[in-house]
Amino acid sequence: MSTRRLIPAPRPRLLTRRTALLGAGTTLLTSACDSARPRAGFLGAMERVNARLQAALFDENQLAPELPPEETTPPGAFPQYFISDTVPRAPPGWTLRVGGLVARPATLTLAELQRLPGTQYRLRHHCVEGWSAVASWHGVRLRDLAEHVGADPAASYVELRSFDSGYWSSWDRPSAFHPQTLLAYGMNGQPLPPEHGAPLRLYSAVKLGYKMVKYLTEVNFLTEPTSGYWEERGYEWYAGV
Ligand SMILES: Nc1nc2c(c(=O)[nH]1)N[C@H]1C(S)=C(S)[C@@H](COP(=O)(O)O)O[C@H]1N2
Ligand SMILES: [Mo]
Repeated sequence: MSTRRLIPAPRPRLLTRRTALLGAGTTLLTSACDSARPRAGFLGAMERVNARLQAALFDENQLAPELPPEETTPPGAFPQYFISDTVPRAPPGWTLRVGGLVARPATLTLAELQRLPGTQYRLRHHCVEGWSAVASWHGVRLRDLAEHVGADPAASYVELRSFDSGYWSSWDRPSAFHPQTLLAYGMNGQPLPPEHGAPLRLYSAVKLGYKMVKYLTEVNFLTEPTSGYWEERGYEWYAGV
């Protein structure tokens, strides 16, 4: 099975309808991105303005259109991107750790996650490199997991970490709690395949592909924003679709 890697070539103009509307404020350079303090400096300030504008335009009740089965991207035509050289495989005894500002920190097995209220939908997602693909996904809404662990209302950010070479990202709360943002354990009616993030990955209608962390190990509810793997390499943090 061939694997492909996302080549870090930030193309901010390609990003989204909203950033196209917003024009300036999205230009970031990898070299200007200090991974220790990614939000610092002029570019950090510009991106903060951009994130705030995008957040202001975000409508948490607006749903992406669900697509009919015939729109499903055939398995062979579905690009696969992960930063590792080979398909990451879950360590034996895999669990999801859920922590941060929550009343009931939890370590959940896949079976326990599957016992939480589930949902499923068929949507198109967009990679920053310009391709998009359609699949149906089933899993637990991130907002339902938040409720399960008693996430504090003061936790305005959600950080997601994986066992794939330290890949990670972080989200604003309204996007994370959108009804079409879920922790998916199934794809096209089957268990989630290893290429697409087994045993558990984030999937959403409201962010670009690189925000949807696959191979999850950890979800943390936080009061401050953090960064992410591609975000530290110059990609936009908000990355709304
Ligand atoms: N752990 C992990 N998650 C990841 C990535 C990755 O390299 N590692 N790539 C991201 C990117 S760039 C995209 S476009 C999507 C691709 O998801 P797919 O393989 O299901 O199409 O996963 C995202 N999540
Ligand atoms: Mo991507």
